[in-house]
Amino acid sequence: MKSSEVLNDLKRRFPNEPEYLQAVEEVLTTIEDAYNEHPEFERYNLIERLCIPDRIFTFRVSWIDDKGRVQNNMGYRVQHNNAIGPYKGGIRFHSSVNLSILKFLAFEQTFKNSLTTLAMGGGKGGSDFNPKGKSDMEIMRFCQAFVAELWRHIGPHTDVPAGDIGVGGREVGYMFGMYKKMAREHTGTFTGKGLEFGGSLVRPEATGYGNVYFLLNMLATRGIDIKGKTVAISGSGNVATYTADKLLQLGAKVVTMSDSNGTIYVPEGITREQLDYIFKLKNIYRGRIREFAEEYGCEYFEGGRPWGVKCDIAMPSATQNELDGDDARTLLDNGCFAVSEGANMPSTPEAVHRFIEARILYAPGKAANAGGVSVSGLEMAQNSQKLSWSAEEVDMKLKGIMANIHEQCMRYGKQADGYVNYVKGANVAGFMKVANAMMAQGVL
Ligand code: NDP
Ligand code: 2IT
Repeated sequence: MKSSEVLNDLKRRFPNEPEYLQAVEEVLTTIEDAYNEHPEFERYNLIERLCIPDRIFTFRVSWIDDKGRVQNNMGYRVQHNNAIGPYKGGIRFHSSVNLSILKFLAFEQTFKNSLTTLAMGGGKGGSDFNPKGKSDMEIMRFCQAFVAELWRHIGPHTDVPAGDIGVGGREVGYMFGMYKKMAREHTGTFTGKGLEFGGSLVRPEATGYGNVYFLLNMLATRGIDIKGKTVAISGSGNVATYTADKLLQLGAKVVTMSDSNGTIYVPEGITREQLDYIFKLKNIYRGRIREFAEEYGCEYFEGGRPWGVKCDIAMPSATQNELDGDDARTLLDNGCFAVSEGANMPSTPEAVHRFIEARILYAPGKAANAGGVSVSGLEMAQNSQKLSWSAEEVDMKLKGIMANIHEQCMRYGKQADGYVNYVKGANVAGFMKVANAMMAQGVL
């Protein structure tokens, strides 16, 4: 089948999965030329096999809350593609989680992991469990109940989960503990573990730091220095806070952060002390970003997103489709010249189109946020060796991997007029490696 026929067929078969179809459409429309150069791909119906996950596990997760009531949530694991390595990808706990969202994330993860050059296939999992306002004991009971079912489908050479929205070090610790008990083995089956039991230095920082390293590579192509540049960040979780951390180290000015309730605006730039406050607010007190505005008396846009403020660079780091076509127009009108995505698919197709049409530096999540899963891959390597590497070594490898991903995007995304289409570059580079591995392994 032609790639356009595959897309139409998927639209017919999965009409209620808009995020999945959005992610597939973006990839299929950008890899068409590469695909057409390889008639053998069509003979082996490769595109369709690459778009449809290898398998999906769906299960009920029953757990008991602090009031003694029985709660039921849905649990999922999408094992998308393992052509180049074991299934690998995070677990998301958020009330919005459904199959469309997890299928889009697992699909994206497959190309992202291919770009890292490490031996990892693509997967994603999660639950519609809402961690907000839950006690530590409730979180623990939920994680244990989730893994009581999931454990039989994962393993160090099969499928290696990690964190994502709503899942950080605490949740990975509880899930790993339950996995270890059920499987009766202490292996690197989860990444993002605590340092005392096999975690890697720099894994917590890796996605945010990696995104800034990718941005530096993009800026270098135009001879632009990050120092003194104004950056708008969305989110205030793992990715957003470590993005801000690295930007502050490099002398950039971070003017916004947000959560699902609103955005703080600090035109003079968030200070180190203020960032430490946000880190504590989110990880220890589990509060809202509004409390930052109350503490420091800055502007707060209730229900608002960061994209209306004047900035040079935007780094969306919260969730999918959080930046639409109108936001893109506002950013461009305000002089924004670079967008580097910490979140997965944060820009809508219309926004992506506007950025590329305006010829700004625009890095899609699957390239720019690949630092997190890259250091997960390094954590797997350390676990296999039963060794742990220094922070300097991991950080150096992370920088090398991000530079290499940037190279691959340039190689496959450079247009005749010299403009680098990073979307096309990332999709073609990611696709070719998975496609060649699938062809070599036969129809499975
Ligand atoms: P966290 O749970 O640590 O933080 C998520 C942040 O995004 C919070 O500030 C949250 O606000 C906000 N947010 C979540 N959902 C929404 C929503 N529907 N609308 C507005 N704001 C929202 O997650 P991460 O920082 O780990 O993940 C952020 C993004 O980065 C996700 O897209 C994830 O897939 C991606 N990513 C994460 C990686 C990782 O290593 N963790 C690696 C690569 C990509 P609130 O607290 O109000 O919910
Ligand atoms: O989207 C992502 O790349 C992640 N949430 C990290 C996955 C991982 O396995 O570290």
